[in-house]
Amino acid sequence: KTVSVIGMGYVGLPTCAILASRGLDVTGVDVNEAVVERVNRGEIHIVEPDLDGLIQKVVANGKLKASSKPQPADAHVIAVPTPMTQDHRPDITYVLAAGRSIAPVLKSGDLIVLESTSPVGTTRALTEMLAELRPDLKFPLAGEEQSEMLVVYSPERVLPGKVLTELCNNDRSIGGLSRRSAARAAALYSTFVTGDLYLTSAESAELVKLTENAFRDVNIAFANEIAAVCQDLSLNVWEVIELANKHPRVNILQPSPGVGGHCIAIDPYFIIDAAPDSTPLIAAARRINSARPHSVVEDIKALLNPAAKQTIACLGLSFKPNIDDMRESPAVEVVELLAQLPNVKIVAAEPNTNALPAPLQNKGIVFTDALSAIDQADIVVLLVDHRQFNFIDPEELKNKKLVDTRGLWTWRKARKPDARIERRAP
Ligand code: SAJ
Repeated sequence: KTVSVIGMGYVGLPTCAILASRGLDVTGVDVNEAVVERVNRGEIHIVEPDLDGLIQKVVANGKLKASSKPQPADAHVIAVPTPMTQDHRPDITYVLAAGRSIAPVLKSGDLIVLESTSPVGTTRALTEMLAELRPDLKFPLAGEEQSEMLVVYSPERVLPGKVLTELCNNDRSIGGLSRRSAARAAALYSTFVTGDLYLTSAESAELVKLTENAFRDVNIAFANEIAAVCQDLSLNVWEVIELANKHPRVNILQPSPGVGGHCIAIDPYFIIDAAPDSTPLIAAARRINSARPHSVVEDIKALLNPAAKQTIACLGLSFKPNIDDMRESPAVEVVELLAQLPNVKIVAAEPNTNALPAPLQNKGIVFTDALSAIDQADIVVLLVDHRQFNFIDPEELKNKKLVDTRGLWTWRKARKPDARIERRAP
């Protein structure tokens, strides 16, 4: 069996590696020549634990080859980005371009799988385009079970940093344009997925993916709203949420300076775009989370002394802890906003990278390590709770004004040891 994976990004490349490690003959396809060359040398271009070793192995044993041109295969898995336009609308041009690129190599009986996060209707639109480009092949556009071509939507749901384990262990939705399509894709995923496989329609599977990330966004917005309430009432939001979560049916996420990354802050807009009149809650959550960096800046401004130049230390720049990914990072946004204030000097620390990310360059921001940033600062702002910041000695923070957006100093390190009375039998 041969599989071709179109797009060797943070989902496509690990998928290539896993499929090849299960003995399938895999071609990884990417429009970026540099990526193709690197993979063919057994190297990787993304940061993901254990991926480098696996790629090296499957390239060495000939099971994975990279190419800039799609090759004939029994299954074609599309894993390209679906970005968002300036006005918050989904942009599926990469998906359609991937479709156009595989059209000439398709043959009767092939399976086509779309994995990219996509607005509802994309799989069908892709298939309609393929049917036009290849009138000699029959696609299951009306769910025809006898169609020679098989088409499904099956979203990835892996967490960056845990991709290889989650790719195998997570349950998976497989939405077919026909039942036979879904069953065939299930056979492909069975080669490496140990989680359960749920067969459904392509449209349902598309909305399932968007719903998962919108759920998380709404839940985080709820936590952020409770944080604002606690600020009004001078209460500790971290304590309130932790204690509320002791209820067996309550599971509130954590407040934050905002929601970053290229999934949760984007996917909800794809639902809003499809049903604007039916999504007041999802839209409000987006507004609440997008406003968070601004409210952090207001908290910092309230601590500034207008009479003197002040130094602000900003700890952490990535979009979440213990990664180097700065895409859509609320921490970066906070620092960008701070850099516009008069009479402040900003020193920033990010232990997972060795230079300021592009949007922060040439703004007079000093990049340094956390301890020297704290040392120089009047105000210390914790933006990301990287594990390295756990070890900061409270002595270092004495005489500093603190803005703790992650509850590290104001709750986890400040929790009273006698506030819990253990009653369960050991
Ligand atoms: N965040 C909070 N509070 C929390 C949890 C997260 O503010 O309690 C923030 C983080 O700081 C970060 C953002 O949300 O800025 C997103 O982080 P994340 O770890 O929740 O998610 P991602 O974007 O790394 O990955 C998500 C995952 N989706 C879900 O958990 C529902 C992942 O499984 C998906 O595969 C991925 O999106 C994707 O590709 O769609």
